[in-house]
Amino acid sequence: MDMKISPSMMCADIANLKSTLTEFEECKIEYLHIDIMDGHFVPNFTLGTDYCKALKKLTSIPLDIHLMINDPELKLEWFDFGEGDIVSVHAESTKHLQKALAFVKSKGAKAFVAINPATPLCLLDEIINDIDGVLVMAVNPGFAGQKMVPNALEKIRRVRDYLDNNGYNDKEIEVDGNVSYENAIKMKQAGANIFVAGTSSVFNPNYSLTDGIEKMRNQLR
Ligand code: S6P
Ligand code: MG
Repeated sequence: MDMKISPSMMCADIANLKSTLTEFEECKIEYLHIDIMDGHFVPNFTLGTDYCKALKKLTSIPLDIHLMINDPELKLEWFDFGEGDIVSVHAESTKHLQKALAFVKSKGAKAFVAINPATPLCLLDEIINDIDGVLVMAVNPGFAGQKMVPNALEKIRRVRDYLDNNGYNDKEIEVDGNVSYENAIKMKQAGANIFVAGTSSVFNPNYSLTDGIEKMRNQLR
């Protein structure tokens, strides 16, 4: 499976958005990770629907929308996404997970289920045909700059085993939270193939974005 990088745009300098996007295009970045938070499912507020719409006008890089909002099925149609994009819905955020995932797929986007560190994997049995991948949270969602929780690598391994042992080798695993250059190698070995790059790697102010991405690509080779 190809290794893909999805820079977390909540960590980007909003005042320099255009030049950031140009740099990512030159680096052939696979996705832009957009964290949407509602102050309820997680305590924080971050990016929103208008930001996604603006990105669609500014770049052709596919969006990787990570919804950290309650009852996402009530708000999904406010978002502008389609073929080539990923939309992740948290299993813990809705009583109608299948409905939300099916809506994402009906728009042609890839539907991922996102799971918090404490969420049991048995739920995958019930929605396996509704998803294209699993977003494994390596931190409890809400904020950038956190440390990986102890069970994160084991969780990725268990998801990969579950998918491979049941004939779903083509379903992807994205990992989000503290994807440092060092952790990325371990996350790859555990079975992830999409890596959300935030303050732990690409958005380190001491290096250029291009250098950070090159370094991450080298780690993932
Ligand atoms: C956190 C959010 C993430 C962060 C990313 C930041 O709730 O979903 O996407 O933006 O984890 O990266 P880092 O390297 O600061 O953890
Ligand atoms: Mg995220």
